[in-house]
Amino acid sequence: MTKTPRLSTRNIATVHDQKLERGEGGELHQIAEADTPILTTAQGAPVSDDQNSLKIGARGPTVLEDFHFREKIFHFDHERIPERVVHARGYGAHGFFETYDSLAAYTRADIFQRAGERTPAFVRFSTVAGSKGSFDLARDVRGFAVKLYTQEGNWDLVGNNIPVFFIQDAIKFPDIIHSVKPEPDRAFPQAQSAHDNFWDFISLTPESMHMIMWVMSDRAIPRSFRFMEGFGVHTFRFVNAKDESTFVKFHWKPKLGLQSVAWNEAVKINGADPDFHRRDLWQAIQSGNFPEWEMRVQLFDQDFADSFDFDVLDPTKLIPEEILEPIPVGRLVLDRMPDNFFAETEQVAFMTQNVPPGIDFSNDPLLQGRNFSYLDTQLKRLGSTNFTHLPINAPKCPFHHFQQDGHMAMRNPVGRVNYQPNSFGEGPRESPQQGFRSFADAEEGQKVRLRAESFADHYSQARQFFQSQTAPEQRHIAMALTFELSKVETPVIRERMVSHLLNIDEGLAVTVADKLGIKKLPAPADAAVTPRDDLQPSPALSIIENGPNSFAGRKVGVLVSPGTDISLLKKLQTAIEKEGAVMEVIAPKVGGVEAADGTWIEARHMIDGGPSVLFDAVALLISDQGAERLIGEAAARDFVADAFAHCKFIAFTPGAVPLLQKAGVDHEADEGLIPLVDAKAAKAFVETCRRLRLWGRETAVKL
Ligand code: HDE
Repeated sequence: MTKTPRLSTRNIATVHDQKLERGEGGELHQIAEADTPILTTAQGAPVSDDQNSLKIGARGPTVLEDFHFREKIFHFDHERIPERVVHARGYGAHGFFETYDSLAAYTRADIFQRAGERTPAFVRFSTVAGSKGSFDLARDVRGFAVKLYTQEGNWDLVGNNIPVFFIQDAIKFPDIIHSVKPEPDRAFPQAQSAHDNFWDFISLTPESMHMIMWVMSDRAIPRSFRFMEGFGVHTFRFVNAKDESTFVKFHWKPKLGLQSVAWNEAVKINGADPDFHRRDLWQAIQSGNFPEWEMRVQLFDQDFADSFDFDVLDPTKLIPEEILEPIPVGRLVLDRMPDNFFAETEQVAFMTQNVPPGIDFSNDPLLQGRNFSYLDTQLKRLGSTNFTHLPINAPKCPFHHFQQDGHMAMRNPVGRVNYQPNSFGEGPRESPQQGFRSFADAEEGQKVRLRAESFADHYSQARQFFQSQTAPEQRHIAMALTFELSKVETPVIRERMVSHLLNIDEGLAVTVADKLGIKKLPAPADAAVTPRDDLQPSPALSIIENGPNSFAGRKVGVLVSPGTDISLLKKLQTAIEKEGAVMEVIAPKVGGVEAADGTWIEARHMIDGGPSVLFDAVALLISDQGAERLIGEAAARDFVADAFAHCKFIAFTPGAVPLLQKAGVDHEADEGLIPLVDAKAAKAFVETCRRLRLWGRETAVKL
């Protein structure tokens, strides 16, 4: 008989039974024992020890027989799936779409038939160039992908926050993306377009000039997903029950208005909180402030398309809203975060080809190419043709088909018949009446590799975009181009870009050339079509012209010191919350400070962890003795100097004046510095904050 050796059972690997429980106020308490389920393997076998692998003796080798160890490590080794080749970094949320009125005259799409009907939705926002772990505030296009689980199948509107694109033909997509991604020999820069390869490609691709104006504008550094527009980009079709087609372009308008950050601010946010946009969406939804967008559609017929200045199939062009007004047709509300990021946000599979009956494609060559790419990419990424079995991708309407088997099939057909037609009367059959019918557009032509002549004007809308911007926005575009091209090491690429800018706006070209130290302006780039000067500016293209009319949804950071006047803090809080905004307190130490009356002020951040770049506006509620201490802290001085440099509104108590001075800010510099003395002043400060930024400061104090 073998004798089991006596080994120590004392657990030296972990502290036993440390479990936490939430108290009534939400605080965590440690509890000794709990009704905990027994840990098992994936096969269901109970596990006795999850701290130590099976060994020959306490100090001996690990044995192959340890199936629990091997299963655990095997599964861990396979946790990652390939990240998306583009749009790898993203964040999603659930919600619903509510139809305003029936659009039956234009489309038979079930989602647009009944006023007030709600359709479940899942939205994923993303950056394009960076990898999954990159930072949120890269200068980049943002993806705005919406999956609508309609009663006649999933409709994926896979859009961006910019209404045009870099290229006109999908065959160029690998090139533009290769050029913007880290350069293949050195594997940098990450999530940045400021490098030679990108600008080399762009400067050789005039069709990208309109998009470049957008990407160099503040649209590419949004303050929050909640303050961005979304666009379907391509021209699609609505098709009604009589098989009549209307062209349609889709827009999402944020209820809270547009807002972006300053570039210097974006750079600092990326260090202070690389998850800035994620956290913002998470906090808004978790606190019940559900972000909302209105869907608006530009509808037009063939006559409009024929008479419009540009080809409606060209994805580098838009139809100005002033020429064709977008009509509100519904609203999108995001009200629930996923339970599991991987299962939902990472595994969601958007596909442009997912359209229900009543929505159809146009011949836009970019859209046609996308319709191939998205299905293909899901197989690579999700590893099986059965990715539609994942709950996030499955339709929420009844569905029946004969597709079967394959890797990881979760829904397996029962019964004998798996084909049609069949004699057994089993299974689904197609329906010529209810099924998807492609719009029967007449097509004929030679088989050629050609770009339509009507796609040839690459500069006119770029110019129109630039001229539609306010002065600060134009300045930001010039600064962005200068910054990006300053990182380009090959002079000829910089000069080539200036030659394109000369076709867009001479003042812009001259400013950029000057900053880049280009002494002699190059000749304007050859243009296939002379850039037009007669397009009217479109105010809809400006962010500043489309800001909010309230400060709702924004955040004020309040820097306090020991001895702060708590009653003034409360008045400020009331004014901020009444506006629908949020206040967060920042203190010199973790935990908070003691107020003048001896009560305790809880702080959300310690000064080093709560820089002013995380807030839309700031208040300095500092006592006379508090300033003395804060003056000596670099983080406190930066808090103030940055808020000023980023053109934010700053409220301050008299005690804060020495800190302002030490940070190099004259407390009477401009109307953006607001003395805070009482409730009335607090209210006035919040009302001023509705303007979001005092951009005039940039030139007035020559920032
Ligand atoms: Fe995409 N794009 N794309 N794209 N795209 C992908 O699909 C592609 C384009 C957009 O949150 C990929 O599932 C081609 C325009 C978004 O999961 C891939 C072309 C617009 C997302 C792909 C384009 C977009 C993607 C990578 C040129 C705005 C993220 C992973 C013809 C209208 C969706 C994936 C999400 C993702 C291909 C151009 C938006 C490889 C070939 C134009 C928002 O299929």
